[in-house]
Amino acid sequence: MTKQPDIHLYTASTMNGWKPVIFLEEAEVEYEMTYIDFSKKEQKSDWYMKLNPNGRIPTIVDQGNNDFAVFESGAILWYLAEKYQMFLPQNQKARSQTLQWLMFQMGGIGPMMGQAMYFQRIAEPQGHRDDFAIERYVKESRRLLEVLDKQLEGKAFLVGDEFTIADIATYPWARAYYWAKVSVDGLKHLQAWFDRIDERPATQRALEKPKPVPAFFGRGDIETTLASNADRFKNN
Ligand SMILES: N[C@@H](CCC(=O)N[C@@H](CS)C(=O)NCC(=O)O)C(=O)O
Repeated sequence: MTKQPDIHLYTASTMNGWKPVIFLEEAEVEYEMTYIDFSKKEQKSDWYMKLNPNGRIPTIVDQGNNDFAVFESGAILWYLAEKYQMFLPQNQKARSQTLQWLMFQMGGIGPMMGQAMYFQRIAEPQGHRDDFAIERYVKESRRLLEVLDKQLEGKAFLVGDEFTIADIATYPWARAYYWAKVSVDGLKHLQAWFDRIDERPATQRALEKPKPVPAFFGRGDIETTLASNADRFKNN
């Protein structure tokens, strides 16, 4: 009989939702996945909110550790890195640097680009255009991408030559600059890092799960994604 995989992941195809999928695909470990359907508000259901008090995705349950539940995508990556001893350097300084860039993503890139996306891709199509908010979030996102660009000068990845959970957390957000309408013009180190991760088969496989959303990356049927995305936020 095959052993039940340890990790059960609850997620959807979003920038935060992809982070643990990228980790698990890159680590080549077995896992189970449940798709959380926002259109049915599954993320707010009683059973799910027992696992994730914030009612958002992603969440993991470690079935190999008495069904221990972890929410917050940064904490999930950190937990998985410690469990599998992967993508988090052992060296104390490199480890701290990895966590610094992970926090930079969680506190900066994610929230700012998320708001840039919200105001342009969700609020505006519903008739709420707010130029002040758009300018603030697009400008701040660009500034943060410039910080990343500088950090990546002369390095393959955010913390040197090693691919870490900082790269895993940052890539789906920064790579979705098209959806946030933030320019990456002139950011050549950032663009080279995109190219490097675009070529990682495991990461690209992860972006197909639970389903691909090529529009976030400027490809495919943009209009359909716009409509379904806006629909999802209608009653929020
Ligand atoms: N800080 C949280 C943010 C999670 C989050 O915002 N998830 C979004 C998708 S990217 C979500 O579940 N949205 C559905 C909702 O707000 O109801 C994390 O990193 O895990």
